[in-house]
Amino acid sequence: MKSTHLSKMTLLLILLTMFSCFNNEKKEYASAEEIPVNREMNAELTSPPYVPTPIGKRKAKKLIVKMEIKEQEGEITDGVRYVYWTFGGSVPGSFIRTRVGDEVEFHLQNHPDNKLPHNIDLHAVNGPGGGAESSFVAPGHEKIFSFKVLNPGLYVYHCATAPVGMHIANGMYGLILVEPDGGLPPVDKEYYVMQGDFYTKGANGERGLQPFDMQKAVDEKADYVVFNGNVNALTGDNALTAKVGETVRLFVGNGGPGLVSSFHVIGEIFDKVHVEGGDVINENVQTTLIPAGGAAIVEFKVDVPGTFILVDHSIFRAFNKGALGMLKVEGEKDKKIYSGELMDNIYLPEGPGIQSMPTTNEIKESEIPAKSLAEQLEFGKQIYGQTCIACHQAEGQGIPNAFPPLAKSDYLNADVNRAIDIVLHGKTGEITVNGAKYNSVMTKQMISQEEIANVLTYVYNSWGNNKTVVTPEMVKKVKDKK
Ligand code: HEC
Ligand SMILES: [Cu+2]
Repeated sequence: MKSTHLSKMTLLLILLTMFSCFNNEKKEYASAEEIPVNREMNAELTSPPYVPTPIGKRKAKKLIVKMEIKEQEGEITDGVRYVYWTFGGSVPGSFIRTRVGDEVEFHLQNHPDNKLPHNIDLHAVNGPGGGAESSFVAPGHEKIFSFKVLNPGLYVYHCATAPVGMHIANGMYGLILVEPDGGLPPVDKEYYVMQGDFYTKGANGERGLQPFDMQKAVDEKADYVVFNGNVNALTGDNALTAKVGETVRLFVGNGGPGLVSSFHVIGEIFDKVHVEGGDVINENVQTTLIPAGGAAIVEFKVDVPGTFILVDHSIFRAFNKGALGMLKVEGEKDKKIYSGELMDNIYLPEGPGIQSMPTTNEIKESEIPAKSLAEQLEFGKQIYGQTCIACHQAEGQGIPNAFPPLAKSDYLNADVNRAIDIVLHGKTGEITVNGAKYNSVMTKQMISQEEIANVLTYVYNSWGNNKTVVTPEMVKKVKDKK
């Protein structure tokens, strides 16, 4: 008796489910405009590098987006301050995740402490100015407008208040994702990365609060090109993470205002690229072009552990202006996919085979030894300009996370014999210089003992170091010890 009652209930449930399926899920709409919305919800907004929960099977809804504009001071790199203008308190601005058929009710709020009016142009909008005309808002005010989400894809949004370039240059851009009906295929990790170029009164690395430089921006001579608003946003402890075997999806945008990005991940191949953020999927891509005001979705499975470097492959931007991020992958090694180093030999194309590392004995001593400190400094400066400068930079300032500084280096000044040893034999392994950790490789420098004495004397007598004078005899002593 009880069981028949239950099975009737089950039957009813099944029928109800089928009915609702026919009514909603199975229904194909002639166009996105016809997709009805039922119920409203507040949009989940996230700051980079995170993205909101995937849409999955969620039906189209009225989606309330509340975005607050804040003008706030931040750090573009160590010691360099900048006043960013932000959507939601981050650069790039909060990530918005919608689906085709949603009706977005957009609330643009300009914080009362702000100094300027702003607005928003969303590339996902079909309408004049992408919303800019309806959203121009003064400090202490809120503007509301709504739009139907019609086209799937990954879209840039940005401020479009005059001077437009300046508002964008100060960080006023972000991404809005429109998922197709049924959502994007699930992956293991999703992240939000957006490139931008910055123009400061001072040169790259000049400390203090740096104002925006309009002329450099007009000339497109960027001092910084960065991912997620500052040089350190995706490096060291801020690196993105994944595990071996996982599929990673990056939503990559380019706010500009001036530069196009050649987006590349060193040591990975994109299995899939949603070209320009649209429907076309390209496969097996090394570098994808992301226009200013454009985006792309890239996906790849990580096969082996290690640190994979995100760069703009216009490579000086990566190593000299900040367009460098990291993805740290943990897990088991797979020697079939990547062996690691098998042998370290010097290859000289003119020889019949692989030759071994030349020893320092083969390095010619220079013909004219320096006769005075002034000469040592002069010769040393030349050597520095020919070899060390490539990594330690013109003023000995180094490059954060890659090459330690020689200027005011506590490590250098603490021990002259150790410094000589490093130039003689090279250096690997973790060291701490002025409180920052480096774990990289300095190759052995192919210069004579005389030249080592000169270059180190030059370094010790420059950039606030302790003025040690290094003689060829001191170098010889360190060398003979080994
Ligand atoms: C190819 C890049 C490269 C070149 C060229 C190079 N270095 Fe280095 N140097 C490094 C790296 C990387 C380290 C840190 C090594 C580590 O992490 O163990 C380093 C460390 C040092 C250190 C110790 C750390 C510090 O900051 O005080 C000294 C001193 C030094 N280098 C001097 C020199 C001098 C002098 C020259 C030129 C003759 C030179 N280097 C050329 C990459 C380089
Ligand atoms: Cu603005």
